[in-house]
Amino acid sequence: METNIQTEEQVLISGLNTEQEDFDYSMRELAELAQANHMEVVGQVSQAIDRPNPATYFGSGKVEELKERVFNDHVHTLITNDELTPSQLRNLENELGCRVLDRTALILEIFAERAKSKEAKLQVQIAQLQYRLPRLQTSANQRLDQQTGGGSGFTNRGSGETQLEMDRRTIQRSINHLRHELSAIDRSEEVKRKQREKSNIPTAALVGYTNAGKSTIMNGLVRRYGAVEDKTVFEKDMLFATLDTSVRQLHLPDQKRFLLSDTVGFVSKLPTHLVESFKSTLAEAASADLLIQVIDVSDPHYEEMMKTTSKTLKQIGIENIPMIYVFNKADKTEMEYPVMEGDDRIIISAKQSESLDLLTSVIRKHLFKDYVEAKMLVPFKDGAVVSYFNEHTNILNTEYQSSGTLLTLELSAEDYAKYEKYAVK
Ligand SMILES: Nc1nc2c(ncn2[C@@H]2O[C@H](COP(=O)(O)OP(=O)(O)OP(=O)(O)O)[C@@H](O)[C@H]2O)c(=O)[nH]1
Ligand SMILES: [Mg+2]
Repeated sequence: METNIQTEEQVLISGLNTEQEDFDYSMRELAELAQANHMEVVGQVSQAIDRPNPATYFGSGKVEELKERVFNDHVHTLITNDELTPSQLRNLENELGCRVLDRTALILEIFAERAKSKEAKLQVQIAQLQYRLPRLQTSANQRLDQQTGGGSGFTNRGSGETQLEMDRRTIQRSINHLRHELSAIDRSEEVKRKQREKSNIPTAALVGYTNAGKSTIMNGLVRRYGAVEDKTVFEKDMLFATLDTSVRQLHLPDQKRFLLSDTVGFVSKLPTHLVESFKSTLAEAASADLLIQVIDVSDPHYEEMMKTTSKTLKQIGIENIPMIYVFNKADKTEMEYPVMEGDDRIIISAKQSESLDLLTSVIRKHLFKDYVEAKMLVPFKDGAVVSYFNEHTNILNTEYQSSGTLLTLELSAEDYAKYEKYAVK
């Protein structure tokens, strides 16, 4: 008796082991991606092979084996660990008689579901259409086959081709249209970013693998140092919780201010089209003074994740920005925390207050390294200067003398140069 109502799509995950070092890890991640897309993984199949079969991705023997698995395990969808060529996709679907989804299409489905803001939605739609464009042939051919099967005679071939051309044109037009819409949003984001840059406030950007704890860290710091009206961002134990960039201004107790941004996380083999589309979302990180790479150190594969992160950053053209490494979730390991290693690596738990203290002090050291301590004697008639110092610098001591206010303070090199005439050397 069938009591188990199946609500989830049953999928088989599959991949080619071409001796790449990260094969096991990428397969495990593929299963997590499927789960993130509400699918039930019923099994895993892999084949050790030098290079993919150009026609069917797997070798022919493996295709036979897969066919049996698909039938016996009631598999709805086969997921492959690599992006397939349009013909591999078509051939495999025909051979196996089930839906075939490659890693790229799977990631695109997850992004499409998670996208909330107008910008993220447009970015995902563009990437999806670009993925579909070269694969259109598949559905057009199927339609052609169906038409032929239906036996409606001599115009079939011509009409099929015309349909394909029409589909292509329609998709290309949609892509252009969406790009146009997106560029309008990007322009207004760009204006905001330029304004922030002009304000001269240093910026730090959280980057790293998906689910590492970037948003949790952002929220921890916003609760401490953000303005009362600042909203926290969405944090959750799932892949790709964040798809947008949020920026918050943080105000440290010693009057130092900086901007912190939280953005989309990475995963291995992130589809090229998607990375392209998300470039504007990642622009915030590209213009940062400091990158804070967050790493889930409790994950046995954290080193591979770090490699993926630096590869992806390079792909977007983000290089040569100073970076600190935050090994997070130490509470899930035997490691001691919070601990500082060298001057750019810390081990912390985003859920612990002392850890956030340590992180703040490291950020402060990097962002405000050109700060100097000075004594300034400001005549009473220049009261506005004292007000400026009160608001923008860290005043360590105030003395009132007959000739004016003597301040011992910590200020940026830039402010020092501007107000040097008051300096007491
Ligand atoms: N135990 C533990 N859990 C943590 C820690 N930091 C974050 N988490 C949890 O890890 C999960 C993911 O955290 P997020 O902050 O959403 O991760 P993210 O890096 O923003 O992920 P994406 O937005 O998907 O890129 C959440 O369930 C957090 O509560 C930590 O230090 N210790
Ligand atoms: Mg996040």
